[in-house]
Amino acid sequence: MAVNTMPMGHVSAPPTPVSLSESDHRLVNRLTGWNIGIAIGALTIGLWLGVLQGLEHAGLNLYPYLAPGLKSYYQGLTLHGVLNALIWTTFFICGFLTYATVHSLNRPLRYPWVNMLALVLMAGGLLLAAYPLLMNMATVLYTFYPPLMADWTFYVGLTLVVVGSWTVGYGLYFTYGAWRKENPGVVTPFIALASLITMVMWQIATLGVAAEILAMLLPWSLGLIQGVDPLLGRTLFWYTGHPLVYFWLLPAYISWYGMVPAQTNGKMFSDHLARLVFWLFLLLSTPVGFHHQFTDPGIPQSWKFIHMVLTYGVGFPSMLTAFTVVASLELGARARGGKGWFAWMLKLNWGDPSYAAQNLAMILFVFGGIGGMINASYNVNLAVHNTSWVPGHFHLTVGSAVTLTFFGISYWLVPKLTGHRLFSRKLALAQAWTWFFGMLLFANGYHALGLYEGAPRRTMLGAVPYATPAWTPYLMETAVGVVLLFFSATFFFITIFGTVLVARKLERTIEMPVAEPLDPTPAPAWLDTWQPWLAGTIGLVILSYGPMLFQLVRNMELWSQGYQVWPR
Ligand code: HAS
Ligand code: CU
Repeated sequence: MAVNTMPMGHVSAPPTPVSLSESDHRLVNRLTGWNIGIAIGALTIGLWLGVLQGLEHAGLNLYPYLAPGLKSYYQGLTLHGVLNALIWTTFFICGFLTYATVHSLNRPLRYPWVNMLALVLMAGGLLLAAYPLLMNMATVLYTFYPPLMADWTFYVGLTLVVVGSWTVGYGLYFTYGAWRKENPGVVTPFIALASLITMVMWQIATLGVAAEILAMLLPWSLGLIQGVDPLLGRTLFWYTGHPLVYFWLLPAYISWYGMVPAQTNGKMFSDHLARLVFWLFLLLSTPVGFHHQFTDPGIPQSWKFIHMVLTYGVGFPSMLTAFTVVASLELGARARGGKGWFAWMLKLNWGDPSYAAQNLAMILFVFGGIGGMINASYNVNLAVHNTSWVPGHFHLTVGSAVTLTFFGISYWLVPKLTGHRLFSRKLALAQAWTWFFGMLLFANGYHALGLYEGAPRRTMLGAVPYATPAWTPYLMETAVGVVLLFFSATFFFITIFGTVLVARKLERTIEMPVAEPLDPTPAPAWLDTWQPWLAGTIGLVILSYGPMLFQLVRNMELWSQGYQVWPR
């Protein structure tokens, strides 16, 4: 397997003392397989519910036929958000990052029991949270804003999932520590470094939601305290909620930078710049959460303004990504005979579903990213906030850039894990393209409906009295998108289940794709050092959140009782 390990300076790499044995491979494959299996299981349910929502908006309400299983549109919406945005992503990411780190370091897990414990915690948490979700006792949407109140089992379940994901990180840190000792002076391979940065960012980011749940929502749902402070709750939530979107995105970036170029004969245009991008994400992902609270009273404008500026800061590493990832792909296309200013794109490896899905995901992210920049503007946000524009935005980002990339990764990883050939390349290609066009139509309709008509988000649009005929063309556009997405989801599940259950054995073994850097000069020490970046990150978080949190906690009033606004 090609491992992107480069000696630093003039120090040559000593032979790696520990490498992966057959049983190490089996263990990591099994852990990854369980994580990805649970992720896809959650997605199977979550996606069907999305189809129901889309149809409801277009005037076809199927929810009454699902009673008493589903009690309301909002129960379905909560399940859709939690299963897709929280469970599918977190489980997939934990599996993928474990696999990627171990293979990138070419070293077994230092303490496999830590990673097994992590899986047990996460799976236990999911089961615990599933109970109130399915029983309509946690119909609080995926952001679970107080004063909407869920059963305590929902909060404990989510906490266990988060603590489990931290434990995945601990397992990887121990492994990295051991590798570091065995390989003094060797620059950390890019894929491992980027995976570790993603995990560290996540652990700093989730402190907000941990504080929100443990100090406020859980005691409140248990009746230990009588009320909550909704503003403090929202602030702690968004402290986590924004970096959460980068926890979803960065694993896709790991693939775009470190793997996808190799799938189209390309090279990493700049290994150093890729590392810088990940350090910048560590630094800038967290101190921006107030861009979700531009309309919240009680947060002074100056703080919103500071977070807006920092949000444009965190947009910058994605800009760098756009240019350098395309340059990496162009190298590949030209190596494959591509010519001209634009015609080279036709020579990319479009026939490989794993590649095609991820390239299509990138294209959709161009639109998702531009929408994000619009959201981030303090004043322009007022035009789109809480309208259907926002779900339009996040279906292009988490629903496309991330999810379609994870589909693409699955198209090499699931065959690798099972030792089976991909069930059908044609079906997988059809899946990628139907997702691409489905999301284009769906998201375009939602953006337009929100911007031009002010249609609200988180709302059962098919039932609102203020709907006007002007909405119809946009809703029809989204409905066509939903139909395409329905087929796409079906193609994905057939491809995956077919690969696991019925496909023939692989003739050649598959290896994790690893893109070689164009310039093999080892990264300088400052791009392989944790201390200054961590110190900067913690300092910036304290500066951008400290004073506001201090004030909110000092003025905290636990006055709001819990609400259950949708029928039980
Ligand atoms: Fe966002 C709301 C701002 C990115 C997800 N966002 C949301 C919500 C979600 C979400 C879930 O400032 C709703 C939360 C809720 O329920 O209330 N977002 C941004 C900004 C970015 C951004 C500035 N968002 C994401 C990503 C997400 C995500 C990534 C998930 C994974 N977002 C906001 C704001 C709100 C918000 C406000 C609050 C709105 C409100 O009012 O409530 C930036 O990170 C975006 C930077 C990205 C780019 C694009 C770079 C393009 C690349 C592709 C290159 C490929 C090419 C194709 C060129 C600048 C890297 C090559 C093709 C070939 C053929 C070769
Ligand atoms: Cu955000």
